[in-house]
Amino acid sequence: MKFNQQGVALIQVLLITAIMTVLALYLSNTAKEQVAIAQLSNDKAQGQVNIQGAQAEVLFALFTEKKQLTSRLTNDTSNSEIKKMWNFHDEIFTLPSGVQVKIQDQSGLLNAHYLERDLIKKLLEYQGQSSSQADTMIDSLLDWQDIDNIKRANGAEFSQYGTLDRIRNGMVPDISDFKYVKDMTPELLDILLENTTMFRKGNFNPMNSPQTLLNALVGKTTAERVLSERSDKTLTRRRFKEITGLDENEEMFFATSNYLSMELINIIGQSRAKRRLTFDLQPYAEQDQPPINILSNRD
Ligand SMILES: [Ca+2]
Repeated sequence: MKFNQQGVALIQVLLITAIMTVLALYLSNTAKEQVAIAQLSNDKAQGQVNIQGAQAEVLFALFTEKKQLTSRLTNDTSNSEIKKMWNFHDEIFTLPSGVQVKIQDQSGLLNAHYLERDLIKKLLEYQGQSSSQADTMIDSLLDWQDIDNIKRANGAEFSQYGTLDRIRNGMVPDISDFKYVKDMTPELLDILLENTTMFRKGNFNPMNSPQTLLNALVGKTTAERVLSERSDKTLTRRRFKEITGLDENEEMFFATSNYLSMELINIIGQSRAKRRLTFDLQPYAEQDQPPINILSNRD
C-alpha cells in the first residue's frame, strides 16, 4: 500500500514538473517576443527622430547654400557638410546619423501635366515604341487630361474606352492615374512614373534627369559621360553643354530649381523608417509668405 502511495506521489511530482516546464518555456518565449516588439518599436521611433533631424539639416542647407555639386576639385569655401555630400539627381548620400537621403530636382523630369511632345516622344521611342505608336500614346495622354471630349488624330476620348464609365478629362492627381490611359502597359507606366512629375514649374533641366531620360535625349554613350562626371561631381553647366552639345533656350535651363523631392530612409535593426516629400522652396520669401510649401508628404 505504502509503495503504491509513493508511486502516485512520484507521478504527481513528475506531472507538476512537466506542466511547470511547459509554462516556463511559454513565458520565456512570450517575454522574448515582447522584448523583440519593444525593440522594434524603439528602433522605429529612433528612425523617425533621425529622419526628422536629417530633414531639418538638409532643408537648412538648401535654404542657405547654393544648390551646386561640390567635388574635391571644386573651389568651394562652404562649411556645410551636407553641401559636400548632396546632389539633385536622386543619388543616395548618407548623413553621419545613418539617414540615407535622395534629392530629385523636379526640373530634371518631364512635365506630366503639360507634356512636351518632342521630349516625351524621344523617351517613348527609346523604350522601343515606333514613331506612330509614340504619337498615339502622346495623343491619348493629352486627350486623357484635356477637359473636352474631342478626340485628337491619334488620341482616345471617352467613346474609345468602352469599358470605362468616364475618363479623367482633367489634370491627373497622381502619375499612377496614367495606368487607365488607352494602350498603357505596365512597362510604359513605370517609365512615366520614373521620368515625369506633376510638380515642375518652368524650364526643363536635363543636367538632373534620370539615366533613362538622358539615354533617350542624348544617346547612351553621351549619357554615360554625363553620368560619370555627375557622379564625380565635376559636372558643371559648361561641361554639360560641351559633352551633350545641348544649349539653353526658352525651354531648357541648366540650373537646379526650387521644386525638389526628397526621400529619407533610416534603417535600424529590423525597422525601416521612411519619408518622402516634395516641396517648393522660397529662400527669399516675404513676411507673409511661407519659406517652404510642401506639395506632397508621405511617411
Ligand atoms: Ca479629353
